[in-house]
Formats: sequence, structure tokens, C-alpha cells
Amino acid sequence: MNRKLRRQATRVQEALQRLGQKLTVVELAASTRTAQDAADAIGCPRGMIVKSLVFKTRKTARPVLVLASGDSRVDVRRLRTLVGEKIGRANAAFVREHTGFAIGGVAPVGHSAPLKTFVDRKLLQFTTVWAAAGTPYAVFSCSPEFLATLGTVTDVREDSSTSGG
Ligand code: 5CA
Repeated sequence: MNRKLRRQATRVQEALQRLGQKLTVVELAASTRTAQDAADAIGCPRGMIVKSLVFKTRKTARPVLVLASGDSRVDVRRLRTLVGEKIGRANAAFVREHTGFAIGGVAPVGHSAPLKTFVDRKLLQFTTVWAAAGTPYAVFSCSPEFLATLGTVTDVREDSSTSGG
């Protein structure tokens, strides 16, 4: 069933194993590059897709990873408050340098070096979610509680003060 994984996907599979997780990386024939692509390929609501978004602090150029629901937008002002510094989206080169993955395949685990991580609380409303696994064709499913172990759970999506989720 599980064909030989590409190198980056194997890295994610191994990271999951090191974390003691019995989770399986799967490579799909269809692209999972964006949250919408992944939702279409998997056949699930876009909200159940985990976006792994990399930001860069303006002054200190530190990477920050935000895990958010596929149908949420990250509120950059909230993120700024959380990190205590101005922050913006990272470019492709910065993403690759600090995660080891290309945009569209950035996984929540298996990074080149430990990454400051925030997990948006909205993800916790699902029983299962799907995250990228190193390439724009690889994903794995997990519980949101597993993602919660990877960083700080917080409300960092837009409108999260009023929508209640
Ligand atoms: N594989 C899917 C989830 S399974 C995935 O990686 N989705 S994602 O949302 O985490 O990653 C795609 C995101 O990368 C897009 O939301 C987009 O905001 C961001 N992105 C795309 N191109 C660029 C770029 N040139 N620079 C910075 N960010 C980009």
C-alpha cells in the first residue's frame, strides 16, 4: 500500500516515529500543495487541513511556525503580540532554510532545527486533521491533540476573539 516515500516524506515519517507516534505518511497522486488542493485530494473539509505557515521576525530574523486550520487566516497582529516583535511572512528561501522543506510541503515535524511553534486552537475542534509531510504530495493524519504537543496552543487566527471558533 505504502510505496517507497520520497526523501523529504521519509524524513517526516522518521520524525513521527521518533516522537513515538504510530502515524503513517501517505503520498497521493494528486497535489496537496495548498490547503484546498489537499482537501480536494483527501476528500475532507478544508478546515481539517493543517496549514504550516512560516513567519520571520523583523528585527531578529527568527523563524516562527504557525499551525492553523486550512480555512483560517493568521492574524499577524496577534502573532506579533505573542512573539513580542514585528513579524511578517517568510519567503521561500527562508522557509527552506529553517524547515528543510519547500513551501507546499512544510510539515509540522522533522525540521532542520527546533522551531518556535504556535498551534491555533481552532484545530482542536476536529477529531482528525491532515498535515503536510515534506512534499506537495505527502500528508499524514493525526489528532489535533498530537499537534498541540508540538507548540503553544493559542488563538492566533483572524476573528478568533469574536467567532468562538
Ligand atoms: N500541503 C499543504 C497542506 S497539507 C500546505 O502546505 N498548505 S500551507 O497552507 O501550509 O502552505 C501553502 C502556503 O504557503 C500558502 O497558504 C501560502 O500562503 C504560502 N505560500 C505560497 N507561496 C508562497 C511564497 N512565495 N512565499 C511565502 N509563502 C508562500
